[in-house]
Amino acid sequence: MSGRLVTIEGGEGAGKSTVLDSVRARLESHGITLEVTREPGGTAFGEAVRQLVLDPSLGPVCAESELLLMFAARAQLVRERIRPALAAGRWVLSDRFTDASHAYQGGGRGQPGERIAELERWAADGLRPDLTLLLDLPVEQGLARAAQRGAQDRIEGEQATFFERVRAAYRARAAADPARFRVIDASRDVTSVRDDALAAIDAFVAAEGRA
Ligand code: Z5A
Repeated sequence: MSGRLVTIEGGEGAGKSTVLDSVRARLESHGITLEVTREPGGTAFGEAVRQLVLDPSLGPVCAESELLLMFAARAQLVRERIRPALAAGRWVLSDRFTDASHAYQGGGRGQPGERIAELERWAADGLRPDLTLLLDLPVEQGLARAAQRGAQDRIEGEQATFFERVRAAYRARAAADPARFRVIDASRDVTSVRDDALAAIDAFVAAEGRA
C-alpha cells in the first residue's frame, strides 16, 4: 500500500516547527514509517535553492523568479524523496508544500492561480497532500511571534498587508477543500494547538485503517 503525504502549513509565526516533532512522534506511535522534510528544501539541491530564495541581501526578486525557484526545489523533492517514499509505503510529513506557493506567490504576490496549478501538474508531478494541517492565526499575532526569533529572511521582511493576502489565500484553499484541510486555531497556547493537531492526526490515521 502506498504511503500518505501529510503537510503542515501556516503564515508567519503560526507554530509549524513547534508542533512538527509532536506530529512526527504521534504518526510513529501508530507504527507508521515516516520521512520528514521541509519546503523549500528537503534535498541538497532544494536546500541550496532555499538559501538563494530567502537571502535578504539579494534585494528585490521578481515574483516569477520566486515562483519558479519554489517549484524547482519542489520538483527535485518530489522525484528524489517523496514519490520513492510513498511508493515504498512510507509516509511523508512536510513542513509546507504547494499550498504555500498558492498562498505566498499566488495570494501574496498575485501570480495567477492557473499558472501555479499548471506548475503543480508539471513540476510537482500532480502530487497533492492527503492531509493538510493549516495553523491559522491573525497576522499581527504571528508577526509578533516571528519577531522574537531575530533575523528576518527576505520574505519575512514583507509588509503586514502581504501576509493578510497570504492568510486569505490559505483560508480560501481550506474552505474549497474541506476533505483535505484541517484548520487549527493557532492563536491559542501551544498545548491547545498541539492537542488539536494530534487529534486531527489520530482521526486521519484511523480513517486510513492504521490506528
Ligand atoms: N515559501 C513560499 O513563499 N512559497 C513556497 O512555496 C514555500 C515557502 C514552500 C520559509 O518557510 C519561507 O518560504 C516562508 C514561506 C516561503 N516565508 N516566510 N516568511 P519556513 O516555513 O521555513 O519559514 P517560516 O514561515 O518563517 O516558518 P517558521 O520559521 O518555521 O515558523 P513556524 O514554524 O510557523 O513557527 P515556530 O518557529 O514554531 O514559532 C514561531 C515562534 O512562536 C517561536 O518563538 C515559538 O516558540 C512561538 N510559538 C509557537 N507556537 C506558539 C503558541 N501557540 N503560542 C505562543 N508562542 C508560540
